[in-house]
Amino acid sequence: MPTISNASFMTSVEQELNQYCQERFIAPEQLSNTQWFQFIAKCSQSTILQNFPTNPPLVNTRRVNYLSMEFLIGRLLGNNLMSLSVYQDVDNFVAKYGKNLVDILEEERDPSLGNGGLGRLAACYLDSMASLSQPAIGYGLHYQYGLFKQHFNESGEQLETGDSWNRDFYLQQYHRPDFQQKVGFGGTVAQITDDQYDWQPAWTIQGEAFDLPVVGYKGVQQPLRLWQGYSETSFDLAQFNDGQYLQAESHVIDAAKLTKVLYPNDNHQEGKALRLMQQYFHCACSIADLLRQHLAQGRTLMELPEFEVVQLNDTHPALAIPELMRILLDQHHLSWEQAWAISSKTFAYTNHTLLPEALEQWEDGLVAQLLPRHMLIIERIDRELLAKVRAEFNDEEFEQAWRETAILMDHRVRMANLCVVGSFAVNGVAQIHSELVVSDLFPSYARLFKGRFHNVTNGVTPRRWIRQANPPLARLLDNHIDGDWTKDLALLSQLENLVDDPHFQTAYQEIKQSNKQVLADVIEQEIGLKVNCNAIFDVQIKRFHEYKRQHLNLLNIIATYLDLKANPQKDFVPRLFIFAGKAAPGYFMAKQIIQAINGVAKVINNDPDMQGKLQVAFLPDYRVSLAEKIIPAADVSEQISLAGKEASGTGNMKLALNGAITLGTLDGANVEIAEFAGKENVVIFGHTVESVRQLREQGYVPRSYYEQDEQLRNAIDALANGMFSDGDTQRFSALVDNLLNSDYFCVLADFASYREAQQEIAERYKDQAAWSRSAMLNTARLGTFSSDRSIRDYQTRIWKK
Ligand code: Z15
Repeated sequence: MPTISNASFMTSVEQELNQYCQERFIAPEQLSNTQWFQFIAKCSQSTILQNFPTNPPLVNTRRVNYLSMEFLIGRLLGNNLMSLSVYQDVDNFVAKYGKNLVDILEEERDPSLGNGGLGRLAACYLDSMASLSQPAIGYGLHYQYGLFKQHFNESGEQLETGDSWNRDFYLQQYHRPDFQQKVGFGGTVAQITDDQYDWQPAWTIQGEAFDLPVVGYKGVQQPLRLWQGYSETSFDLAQFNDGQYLQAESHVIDAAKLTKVLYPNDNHQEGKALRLMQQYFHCACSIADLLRQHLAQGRTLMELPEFEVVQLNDTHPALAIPELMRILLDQHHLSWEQAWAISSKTFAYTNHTLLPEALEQWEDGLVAQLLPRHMLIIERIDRELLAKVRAEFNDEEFEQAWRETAILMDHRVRMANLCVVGSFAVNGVAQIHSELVVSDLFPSYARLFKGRFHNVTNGVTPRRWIRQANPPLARLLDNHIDGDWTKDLALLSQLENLVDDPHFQTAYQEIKQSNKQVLADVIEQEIGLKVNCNAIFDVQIKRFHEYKRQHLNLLNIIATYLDLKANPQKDFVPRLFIFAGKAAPGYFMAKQIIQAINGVAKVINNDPDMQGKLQVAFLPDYRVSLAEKIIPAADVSEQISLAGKEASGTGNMKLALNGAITLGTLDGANVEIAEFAGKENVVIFGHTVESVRQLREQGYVPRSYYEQDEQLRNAIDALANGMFSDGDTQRFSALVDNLLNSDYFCVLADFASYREAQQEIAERYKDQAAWSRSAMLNTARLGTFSSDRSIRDYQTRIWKK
């Protein structure tokens, strides 16, 4: 627990304010929001550094080294003030000078060091580990440019600009020059003994460590350590392009380019050499740093797995496995068996996707060229695996089993395979996903490595996603729950007894309504649209990807619009559809979908017949701070991915906890949300994993749905005939063709069922009492989706000694 009291914190704030103002020859009343932000950031950071404990003791657990290429941490100051328990005091303090803390906190720029769910999950886990005093360090990269900023042009296309987050990021990052590393690339290897080689890299890059303190809620502070590449000599990156990498060896890398930019793909591998270099750089710096700390405490290498665990966030840090092996073999002269005994008990791997295009595979030639020693190690791991597979499977089974389990196949290095073989535990991120990992992705591994496969369902931090994002709901919970729900979200179950209490109902409803009003103001500010606050706020906020099916949502909107135009007198529950999300800059179909939504929004929002009935708001530049504004105001949470494709989802949890009704397929964590909330408090539709399988077996013909369903046909035709593209009949032709002729994600097959589900939503919303009862039960019953619970699951199932 922090040793500082609120009173002494506020006294020091007052003193420092005098100094801050004197330095600037200015009165506190004249400080701008920016200055207030800088000032408060400075106070809280020095307080945190001086007063928050570090290095919690290892009690029945190992220290967690969370390796992730992405940490989507969001704004830090408000979160830190909350963790220090001084948020309210600071709010009162600035009020004396006519300021509002919420406005001041708006000055902070989001550090967007991640793409989507995977990076945000890493951030929630750091928060939970610091709050639970689980010893941990996050290892990532200090990208100069985070995820691009998104804009829309006149015709609704996505444009991207760079996010130089660090230039006006006022919070301090602590440069740790003494933790600097050197990372080698390319070069040659010479064999010394059976197990030991001498690698002479062709060039090296220096890694510099920058620490961001992660402050747990009434907990400890632990570092998020981000590595940045530093230049010693220059390198012509243009010559390091794909295909040319074989000649690139003789060049020296411009290290400044190495960590320049986060690759903007979510759930998709691009396969660029520079990305592989980033991955190795990340692993090499992190493994060296963790070994330094381990050995500095007087511990032996053999003891490593007793004290340290490395959690691999997807396969992006998979090279940490051969890197640890290399150090143990070549630098510490351990035998292969000794090194493997250590390494294979140190790593645990979290799988986040089944999508083939997201499963990383690297050309073996590229890996051999860039990392010749690691390639030898991977080949040896693969050889030893082959012996195991031969022993376990009979002659008939062997070929199939090897196709599935081999690390090296068809001139590719399959990183997920490397992770499964090199880890002591593998987990999926939701129950259904973990089952599919075993049954569809790795059945032979499951037979080979019994007990290695686990589930840990994802979670979200209630500090950011309830207390910080939704202060009025937090206050209501504070007033009605015994104990601190912020630290123990299972306590939300106490609300079960209140859902029939009219006072509580009214309070809960009023909170939602006032949050909707707040969001309405944001929408007007951002895109100039005045919205009807009595409409259903129907929200789909996430990366754009065909499997997430924003176009299914869109087709329903179009069908609804056409229906309302044809039947203007129809009884209709007003609806505001809210979208936010980015598409990878190279993902053509996702960008088409974005443009189509913008096109439809323009027509509907400008149609006088629709005023206050049907509206579409597409908010640009989705990011953590925008999510914090949308989520508390949502009535409906769209979770409509094709069954079997969304590993878990975490936005679904944030929305449901904040009282939005899930409209979803039986995919990812939706399945568990439905179980916990109760089937009657969600709306489920669409094909299941099993029925999608059958659909494909029969031979899926999307055009037959188009031919048989008039509403669907009219909606698609409207897209095709230029109704939403100023008469341009070509603009959406790729999207239309794709839907009619391939539709891999079965949008047309789920259209009818989705439309019915949407009608059910409208019906249910008419009964406001029943609706908010469902919403309240979602809040009451979903405490299990706290990332604290996830971390406890990791502790008991995976990190245990
Ligand atoms: C990503 O954001 C996710 C998986 C990936 O393999 C990559 Cl590369 C990025 C997401 C999943 O799509 C989502 O379902 C899950 O909730 C999230 O990771 C966290 O596990």
